[in-house]
Amino acid sequence: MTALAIPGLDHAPTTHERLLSWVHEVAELTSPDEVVWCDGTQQEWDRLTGRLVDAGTFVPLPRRPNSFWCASDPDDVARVEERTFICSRDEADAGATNNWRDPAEMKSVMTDLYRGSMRGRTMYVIPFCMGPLDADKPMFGVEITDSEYVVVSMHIMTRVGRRVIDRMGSDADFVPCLHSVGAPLDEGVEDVPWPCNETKYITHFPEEKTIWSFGSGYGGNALLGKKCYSLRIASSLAREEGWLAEHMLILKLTSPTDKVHYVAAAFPSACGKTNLAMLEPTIPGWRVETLGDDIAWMRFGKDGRLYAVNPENGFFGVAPGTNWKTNPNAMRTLERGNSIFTNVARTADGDVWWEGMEGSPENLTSWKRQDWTPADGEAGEPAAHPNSRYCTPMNQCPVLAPEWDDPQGVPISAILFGGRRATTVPLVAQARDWQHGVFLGATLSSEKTAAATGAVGQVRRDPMAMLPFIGYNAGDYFQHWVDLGKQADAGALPSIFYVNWFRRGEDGRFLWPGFGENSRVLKWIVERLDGDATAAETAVGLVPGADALDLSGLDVRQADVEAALAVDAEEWRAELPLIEEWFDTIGPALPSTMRDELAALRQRLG
Ligand code: GTP
Ligand code: SPV
Ligand code: MN
Repeated sequence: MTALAIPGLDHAPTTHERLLSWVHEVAELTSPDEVVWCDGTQQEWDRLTGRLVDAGTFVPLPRRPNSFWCASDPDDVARVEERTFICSRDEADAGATNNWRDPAEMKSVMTDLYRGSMRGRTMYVIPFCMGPLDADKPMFGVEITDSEYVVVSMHIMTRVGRRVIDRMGSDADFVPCLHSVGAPLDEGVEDVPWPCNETKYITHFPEEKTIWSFGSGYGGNALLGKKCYSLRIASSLAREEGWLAEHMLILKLTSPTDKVHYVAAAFPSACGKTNLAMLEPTIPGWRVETLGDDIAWMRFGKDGRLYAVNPENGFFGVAPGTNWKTNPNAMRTLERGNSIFTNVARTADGDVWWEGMEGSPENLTSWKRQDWTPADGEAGEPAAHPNSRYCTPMNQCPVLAPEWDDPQGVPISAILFGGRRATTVPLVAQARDWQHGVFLGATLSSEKTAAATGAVGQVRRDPMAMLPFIGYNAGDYFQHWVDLGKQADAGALPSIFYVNWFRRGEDGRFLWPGFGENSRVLKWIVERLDGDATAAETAVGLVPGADALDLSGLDVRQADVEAALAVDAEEWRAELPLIEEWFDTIGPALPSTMRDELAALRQRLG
């Protein structure tokens, strides 16, 4: 190894050769002032949050213990899908739904960007583990970053530090994750609170299982254990090894007779996973406990059932709309402190506020760091960015299921797919069988949200809520889903359901009250599994009548529930050409079974 005179570089708490040589190589390329090997301790958290406060990036929140407010650059607020790349050797392996570049070309472009990109900054080396550290084969990663915000966020979102590097020993496999905000600090230049670069790249090399990210400090672009590793790289690994890496929450549902079912649900970004995962049921005697709110890794167990593990350690949740009525358990989790709030508004007395939260503070500092009054809100300027987020530890959640970090995972009884659709898609439908369920997932559609940059509201296909996260060809991904179902014992497979909390009446209001009331739909779902609930055959699946749902004590118009459940053949016929067009975009890798399912749907619609 070259003798580089960078302070801290040689203080490596490891003899792992591959790790050491990669860290040296990156230090040589990016030229930081100093290298810090992160140990994941409270002292490290205190030191770095202190540094972030001094830099003006963080503002402490006296009303919340050990919690901080943070505002990003206004142009760095969400995932950048058009700047996200899958650099497989063969373009066909990335498929039509991903941006592709030749890996060698991409490396050459990004190497030029990284050259000297950490000048004047500290380079942090963060050993982390996705999923329990006591797994048979822990899933290690190491993120190199020049952002203190990333380090402290990784403390919350993943298992980090000394215990990880010790467990890695001298030869464990790991995913190298390179991140730079791309804002070198030259002599005499003053830093900004949120350094970033106009040029952004979020890049994945699936064959090498490597991630390179440049230019952004935002969550999904910069906390590389999350979407980059646990979905894009992991989905590619899962295909090779016969498992699933999915954009799913995991919850535990207990009935009044203490019957337990675990449910996994895939909804696109900002479409209700965190809320469902922490749901407070409105029907007596039912209980929901949380195991995860964003990502599920699922493998078949010896008994043939599908077992889910949440690879994360924290919640990176959408703030707007979160309140004591919609998601009281998120509010309780945040009250315990130890949290980072990004792009929400700050009150004069040191608390946070966002649209949809209780109270109507008169004077706020908006996410744009400007004075804000309700008049600004009326003028269309929100106090919090629509994709503002809280970052908070899982173990503070009052309804966390005790088995949430069991390396064996939990056996899944039902998989839900759902999107945000104002029309057409009923409140709930059960798939006829696994392959039909895969078709429902593969054709899932949703209105775009603020979680990614671009136009909000436009309906797009978002297969299995994974459109931005499938690390390989989407057609091959559907085939992988179909194949797993074929290999498995049909009786042990989870049953698949399609839900839509977001259907609207002609006057534009939501037909279904949602949130805690979704427990009524969960109840019908598990009663279907146990053979205790009725459903009607429709063209799109098995749908309950309003009388099959438990609506006791619910103050809602019967006509609205019926409209929410309706399967309108006319509306669905209009969907057919859209599905056809979607399947055409996938290209030759689309499984023929998906065309068969489409033909069967067309026939049922007459
Ligand atoms: P990501 O973290 O981006 O993956 O999002 P998510 O799927 O976890 O979405 P989340 O639960 O944070 O919800 C996003 C938005 O949808 C919030 O503003 C919620 O208040 C709103 N929402 C969630 N569930 C419901 C529901 O049942 N009905 C309605 N109308 N809105 C909901
Ligand atoms: C999402 O966008 O689906 C999120 C937030 O969960 S991010 O970490 O930015 O991907
Ligand atoms: Mn998500």
